Amino acid sequence: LTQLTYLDLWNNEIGAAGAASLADLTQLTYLDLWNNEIGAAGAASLADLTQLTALNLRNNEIGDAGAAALADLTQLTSLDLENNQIGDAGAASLAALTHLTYLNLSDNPVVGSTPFSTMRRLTSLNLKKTKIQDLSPLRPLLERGLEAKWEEYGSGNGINVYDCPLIHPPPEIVKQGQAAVLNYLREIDTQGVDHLYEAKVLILGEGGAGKTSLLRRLYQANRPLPAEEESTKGIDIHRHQFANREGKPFQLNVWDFGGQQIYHATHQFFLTKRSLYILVDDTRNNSKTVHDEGFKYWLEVIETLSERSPVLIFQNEKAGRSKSIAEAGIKGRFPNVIEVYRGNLEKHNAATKLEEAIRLHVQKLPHVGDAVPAQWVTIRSELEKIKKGQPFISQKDYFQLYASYLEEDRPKALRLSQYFHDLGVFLHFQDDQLLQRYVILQNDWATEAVFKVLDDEPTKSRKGRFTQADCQRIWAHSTYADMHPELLALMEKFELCYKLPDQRPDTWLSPQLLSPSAPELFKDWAKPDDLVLFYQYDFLPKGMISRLMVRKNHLVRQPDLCWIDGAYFEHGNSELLAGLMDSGQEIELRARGPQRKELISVIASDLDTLNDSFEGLRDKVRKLVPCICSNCRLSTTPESYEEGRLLKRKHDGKLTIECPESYEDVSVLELLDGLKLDMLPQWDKPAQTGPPGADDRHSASTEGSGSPPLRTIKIFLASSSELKEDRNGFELHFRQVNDRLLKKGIYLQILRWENFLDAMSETRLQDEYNEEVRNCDIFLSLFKTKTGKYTEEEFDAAHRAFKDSGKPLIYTYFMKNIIPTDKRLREDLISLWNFQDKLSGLGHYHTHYASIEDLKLQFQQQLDKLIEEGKL
Ligand SMILES: Nc1nc2c(ncn2[C@@H]2O[C@H](COP(=O)(O)OP(=O)(O)O)[C@@H](O)[C@H]2O)c(=O)[nH]1
Ligand SMILES: [Mg+2]
Repeated sequence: LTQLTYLDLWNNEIGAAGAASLADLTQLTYLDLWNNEIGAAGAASLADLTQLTALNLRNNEIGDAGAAALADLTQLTSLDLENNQIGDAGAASLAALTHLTYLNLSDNPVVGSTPFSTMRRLTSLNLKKTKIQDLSPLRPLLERGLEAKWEEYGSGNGINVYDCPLIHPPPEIVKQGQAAVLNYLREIDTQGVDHLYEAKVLILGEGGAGKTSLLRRLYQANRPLPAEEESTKGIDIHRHQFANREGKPFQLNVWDFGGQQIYHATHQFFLTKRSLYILVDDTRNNSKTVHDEGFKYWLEVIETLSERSPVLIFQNEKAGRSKSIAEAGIKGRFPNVIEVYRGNLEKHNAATKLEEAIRLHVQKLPHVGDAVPAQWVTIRSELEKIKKGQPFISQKDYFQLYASYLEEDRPKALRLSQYFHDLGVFLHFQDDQLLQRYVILQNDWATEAVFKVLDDEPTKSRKGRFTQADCQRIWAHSTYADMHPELLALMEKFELCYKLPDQRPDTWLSPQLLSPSAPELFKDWAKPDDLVLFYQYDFLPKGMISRLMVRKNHLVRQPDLCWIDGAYFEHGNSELLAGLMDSGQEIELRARGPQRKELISVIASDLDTLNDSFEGLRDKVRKLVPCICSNCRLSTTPESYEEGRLLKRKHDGKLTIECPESYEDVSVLELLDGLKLDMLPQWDKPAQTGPPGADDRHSASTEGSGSPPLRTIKIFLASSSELKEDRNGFELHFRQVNDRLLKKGIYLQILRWENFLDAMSETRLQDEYNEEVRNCDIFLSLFKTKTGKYTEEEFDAAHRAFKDSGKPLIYTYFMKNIIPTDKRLREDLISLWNFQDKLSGLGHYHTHYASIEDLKLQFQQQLDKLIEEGKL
């Protein structure tokens, strides 16, 4: 086969020996060996295939030695080396491949980016999940317009650095986009670098445990311990400075939390990542192990909300009383617990050791001390000075300040404030029309205002309802004057309240202050035919249902029927009750009425988004679907199945599951049916201004991310009638694929026309038909023994459209191993071969498939490739 130019062998376990036998195919220009375990030796045998322009060696463990063997393939324009254990040495040997336009090195332990800086023709460089820290060597590429991107499933062009441990520039800058990246690199060039030494320390623990006392012993030596009745309201932020290892001033912002129950529901906004936590344990309580509430609750909160920030435990030996705790057990379960300190706070030096530990650990926090352009640090300290006298400045004043240190440039100034916001230095909500007009310098000014409402007795007695008049009273203090609309916007942004529709005077509702118990009406509400979904949490952050209610308030018609732990949603004649179960660890969604499926999908999708917004919750929530066997249907305590396991069954084609109680086989598809619609109904308003999402739980929050916008990929599936089964199997497969792709924001829509085709004769609606073909993204046709007149016509229509507009992408799959038996079949086959000839003439490569399984796999991988390369 020495004249071969095109060879695709992916997924064949050919190994190093198999690769070796390809060494003579020196005319090859295209070679795909994805997933073949060829290793370094296999890669070495390809070294003479110097005509290659495209080579795919994904998942082959070729390592540095393997990469070195490719250095002579200088004709390559496309090279895919994802997941190959290639490090810096390997990357360096690729530097000679200067013709590359596409290079994928994702999932390789590469640290330095210098080897790519000379690949001047690159349009797509994928460095996802590598160890790249510094992008400055890539500046020539970036300046040329190659965009740095932080995208898990990115489109093809640009430099993707998703999940890289970036320092230079920090990920926050990359996420702001190309202009921010270039600005960062250029400013460093002209100003040099400086460092922001600043960190947040949070003191947590039960009310009365001694948090405020500890703060005084740590940093307020001349103040006495607080009196019994002097309990902290809201949050107190104390600032402290010390000299760091380099002798530079290091700024600590120490947050002392009040103990009120209500504040727990707002924790998600303050318990930020990249902070140091101190948990105060009162030695007079009985908490000793990780199972005791005193440790469990707080450590779970910190682990879930702060993404495993480090924790120091301080045992307050009140009245000299000590207590031994199961330290090893606690550290085993919560590896972020670093050390336990103890002391009697009556003594002045009780916290000396802890204070040393704090200094040590804040300097180790991620991103503390990152290099940034020198003037940024100056601007930061100017703002710090202003902050002493006033809680916020107008955006206009901020622009002015920026312009007095750097050239006036509003977009640049906004990017800088976004960066400070993301780091938690101050608050600037740029995506909110009202809030964007102010840079909030004193975080506690904002949080105090919020707590004042949540703590307001008249508002509490009205079960969370308040009007503008109440705001006048609650925010009477001069620092809040003229800022009421902004403060309300802030509360709405934090999902702490929403404006009730059609109320005079204007009235807001804060669901955290609703009645603690469910209305009588809901006592025996459950009915056997309800559509139900459970969420089971290992740890459930407080306030989840209230936030769900704020998010979905357009579906709340009767707020009086809602309570702290339950919300009642309605749409048309359908209703849904979302309630916290008695265990306190489960949320139940129960829907009924004609649109119950839509309603439960809509609410579940928002609850999913809320859950996802807590990175630490990922492994702590399970979605359970109740059993629908004849017994369970009638039972009030049905068995249930984890949604993930049902989806796995569906994926693996095991379409029944046995009820553990009745042993009845239940249909998996029926269990899943209706709980998650492929597409949410139109009537559900999309959330406009995003509520706090994945990255913005902390006080420094940006716009909500939510789920990515849904992109529909239309696939036209054509085949002759003899392949009906394959087509059916294929379509079922697509439905399964959809579940996975939806997470990436992609929805596959399959257009099947065979029913239409069968009915069609003279009256064929060719135009309408062609229109459909033209409008789809992928045109897929399956062939067996014959082409079928219609299928071929469809192909022609698709091909014409492709030539005109580059759409749709055309894939043709031919079933393999057809042996002609009778004459008729032979004729069909000849038509088929003729068609294949025609395809080749059109420069279109067709593919063979052996079985439906093979077809699924092939198309699946093709689709993944297309999505990843951004061709769809
Ligand atoms: N006797 C004694 N009282 C303490 C000690 N630590 C705290 N207290 C008192 O306990 C009360 C509650 O402490 P505080 O620091 O306000 O607790 P917080 O609610 O966690 O901030 C205050 O009256 C403190 O004076 C201690 O070590 N010994
Ligand atoms: Mg206190």
